[in-house]
Amino acid sequence: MTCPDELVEFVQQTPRIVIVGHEEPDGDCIGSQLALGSALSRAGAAVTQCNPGPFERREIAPYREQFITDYGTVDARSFDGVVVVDCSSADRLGGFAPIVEHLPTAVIDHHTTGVPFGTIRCVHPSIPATTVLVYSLITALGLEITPFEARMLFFGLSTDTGFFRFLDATQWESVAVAAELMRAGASPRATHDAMYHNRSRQSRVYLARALERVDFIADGAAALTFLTAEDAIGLGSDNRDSDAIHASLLAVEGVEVLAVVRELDEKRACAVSFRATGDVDVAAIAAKLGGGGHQKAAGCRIREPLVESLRVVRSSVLEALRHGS
Ligand SMILES: [Mn+2]
Repeated sequence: MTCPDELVEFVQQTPRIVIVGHEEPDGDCIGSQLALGSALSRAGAAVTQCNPGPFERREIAPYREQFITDYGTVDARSFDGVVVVDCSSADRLGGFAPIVEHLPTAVIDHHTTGVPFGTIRCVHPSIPATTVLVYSLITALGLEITPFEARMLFFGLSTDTGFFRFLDATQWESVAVAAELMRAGASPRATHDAMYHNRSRQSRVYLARALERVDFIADGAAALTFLTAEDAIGLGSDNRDSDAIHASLLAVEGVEVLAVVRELDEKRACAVSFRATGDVDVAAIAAKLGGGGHQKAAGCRIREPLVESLRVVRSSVLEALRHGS
């Protein structure tokens, strides 16, 4: 995969660069930001890292201190340009959304949904992780990948591919990139353990609750479960292990679609994550509900209490299965 020349020229000709990622960042977002920031600094740019957070996911918490999270503390005039990574719509930049209105903006992303923005766009929905695109940019700049950058890029690739489980044979190029990252110092074992091990005991209670509440609908083609605000208060939201919940329920025979509805603290809204194993496009389901994502992994927010949110999600999933998308 090649990196567009205009993107290479943009980062080379922008002395003061601010890198911004999406709200509620994941490993792909954080890995992309930190690897790109490291490389651009080595290339001579002054780099500022911004992300609105929150840094809830356990595996990204160690990187929290490396980001400015409050837009009120930055002045767009102190930058010459912005690079937005892993973000398909400016509104997913949270408080940093206005920054792209004030500065020349390059977007590096791989989402299938969203509202296009930015002056230079390197957006490839067929590429499984934004870090693969960042890798191609760093190499296009003529730089060797450092061990830190390799670890960050491998972290992002592992995150968005479910540690390569979501890839099909056509996506072999991303595994070739993984091999190059290992050559540069990334360890699959260390990455895996940092992402999936050392889970708290409470995280297994969370998992148990999600499993015991599951409802199989559409003759077992879909699984629907939920977590309450009390779960988060009693067990600690940082103990939620969404990957384990997704993996456990997608493993059930016949299940093609999974929806996990999570009641938010104020009890007037819910966050929904969708996953798919087959051909159902959960990004389309999420987009109809105001969210977005990828064909096999997507999410949205519903501004309704838990019971009503569950009803909305149930009917959306049933409709998608009826219509084959
Ligand atoms: Mn991503």
